[in-house]
Order: sequence, then C-alpha cells, then structure tokens
Amino acid sequence: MKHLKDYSELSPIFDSKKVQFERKPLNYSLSSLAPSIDKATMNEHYNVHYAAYTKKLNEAVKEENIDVFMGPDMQGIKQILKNIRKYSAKVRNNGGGFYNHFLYFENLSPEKKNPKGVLREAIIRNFGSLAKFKKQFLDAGLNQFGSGWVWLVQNGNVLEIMTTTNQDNPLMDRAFVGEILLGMDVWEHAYYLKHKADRKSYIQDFFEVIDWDVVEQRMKK
Ligand code: MN3
Repeated sequence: MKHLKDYSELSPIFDSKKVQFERKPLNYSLSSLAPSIDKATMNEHYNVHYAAYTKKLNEAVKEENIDVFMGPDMQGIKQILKNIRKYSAKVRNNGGGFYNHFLYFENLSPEKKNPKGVLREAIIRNFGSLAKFKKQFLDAGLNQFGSGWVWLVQNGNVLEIMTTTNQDNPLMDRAFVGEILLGMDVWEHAYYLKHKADRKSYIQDFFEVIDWDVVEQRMKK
C-alpha cells in the first residue's frame, strides 16, 4: 500500500485502493497543553478518537470505491465533504471526524498567543472586541446540545460563528464557500477526563491554547 498524506503537497491520485488518509503529526507534545488540556485527554483524543475516525474513513473509501483527488491544502477530504450527500453515514461521520480533528489539533498551541494584525482587526470589526467574540463563542459552545463543534468562519469580510452536530462540518451540504478559521470540539471526549461535565471551564481553558497564528494563516486575505 502506497501511503499518501492529505496534509501535504501531493501528486494527484484517483485510485481509491491507494488512498490513505493519515493523521497530521502534532507539532507539540501531548503533555504540553496542560493544565488547560491534560495529557490523558490529549492522548485519548489524538491516539484513540482521531485515529479511529482516520482508520474508518480509509475503510469506507475502499468499501465504497470512492475516487479521491489527493492534493495540497486537504483537497482530498474537502472534496468528499462538499459532496457528502452522495456518500454513506460512515463516510459522513468519519470523513467529518478526520477533517475536524485535523483542524482542531492544528489550531492548538502550548504557546500563549493572541490574535494579531488582520485577524485581530477582523475580530474587532465583526464582534466589537476580542472579549465579545469569546463570549459569543463560549455561548455557542454551551448552547450546542449534545456532541458537536463550534466554528469561526470567514465569508469575505464577514467573520461568523457556526455550530454543527456530531462530526458534521461547515463544508457539508451547504452553500458555504468561505474559510474555516477555528474549530472547537465540544464532544465530551474532548474534555470529560479533566473537566467532567463542566463544558464551560473546558471552553475557557480552550481559549488559553488557541494557535491564533494558525487561525490567521487560514484567513483568505
Ligand atoms: Mn473529538
């Protein structure tokens, strides 16, 4: 089996038998986000949950003979998500799980950062202040019933907060053509070992470990 990674520059390939989605390696250690997100949670989340979505997505792509165009900037999975209604629940759940966790782990950092430059300006223009953005993002997370995700997305000059259920993603079945800037997992597996049922304290801790440089890099400028 030739392994292809959907997080790097690749040659195009259309053969589902050769497609292999892989987790993006972390550029920080599992323990380095503590105390905001503890090592045990990170290990379960990255090495068990994210790994399982990735494995099952690879299974589903083979079982359903899905031709995937692997390319830079995660084109392979994005193409599947944008056409998700053509595929099974297994593809939807695990394709979403694969891409959502790619975004989540990439937009975390052990370094304390703050929004800068055009990102900071856009947040202030759209939400009034960073504090007001955080309040809206927190509320969106608290109001998301059951498992799901909270997103900061960009549509042209407009930044918006969106939520999705289960492992759905803004790219699925929508007229969404913008950029996903930030993803926050509010499934219990993202926080239950440390924060128990206290989703609010998890979200407050999540704000401490956001990689705002990655968020800014995802902006279309
Ligand atoms: Mn998760």
